[in-house]
Amino acid sequence: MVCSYFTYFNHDLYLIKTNFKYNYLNNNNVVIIMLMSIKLTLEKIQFYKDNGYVVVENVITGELLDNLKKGYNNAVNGCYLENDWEKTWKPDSLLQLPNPHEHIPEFQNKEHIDIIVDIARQLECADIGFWYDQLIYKPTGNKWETPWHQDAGYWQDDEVQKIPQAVTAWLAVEDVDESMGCMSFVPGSHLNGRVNHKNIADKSPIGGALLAEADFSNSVKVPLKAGDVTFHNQYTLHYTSGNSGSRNRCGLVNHLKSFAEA
Ligand SMILES: O=C(O)CCC(=O)C(=O)O
Repeated sequence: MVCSYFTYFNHDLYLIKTNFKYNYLNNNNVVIIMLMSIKLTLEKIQFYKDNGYVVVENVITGELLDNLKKGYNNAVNGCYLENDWEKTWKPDSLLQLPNPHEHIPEFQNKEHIDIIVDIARQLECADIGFWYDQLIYKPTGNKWETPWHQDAGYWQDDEVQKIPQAVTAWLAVEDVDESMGCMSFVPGSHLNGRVNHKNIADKSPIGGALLAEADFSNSVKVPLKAGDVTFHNQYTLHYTSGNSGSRNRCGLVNHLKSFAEA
């Protein structure tokens, strides 16, 4: 975690960096704004480039994480059913709720998204920005797997296929272990571009489910602590199992993409 100090003295602002307003102290004439961002090590960035995914620990912490947990729990318990969520939500079942930052009051300041975007820019490029988010919840006992796929496999649209860089950030709102449906990845699979996907929507409740035609034999499972995030590239093969653990699996998925011209 890196802190930067910004001094505002006699109406002159001496150091400027936009982004994360973390703390604000007013001491007589001097106002100090303390900002925080996460600076990745070169090893982390290289790991992402080589493997197509990386774990970043403690991305969301403290009060911000507590707030996200609160909003998430309210959402899965059916508190925010206005607009389209009413059609999708069912108690105690697999939930795939679109655009949680628009529905959940605790998510609306998008502070967690700013932090995640800042990390993704270090991994991919400076013009990465937020695209859309999804709440994916697998309660204990839920048997449905999310089949092996590349995120780019879901992007059939010609325009979307031209996106030069996209990153998906999977935030563990609660701890997730191997039995609960943590993310699995095939290391290095992003290096070979897009693979063919077949439609298996008739075999799965996952919206429009696709299965990649590829080799998944050397995959790795990635358990996380609450607040940790995995980042993966649009061509990285990944999968989650159902939840045979004793706790609910609470994932928040943020899709980010480059806004540069293709
Ligand atoms: O949360 C899940 O179970 C699947 C997530 C996923 O496929 C993704 O983040 O791209």
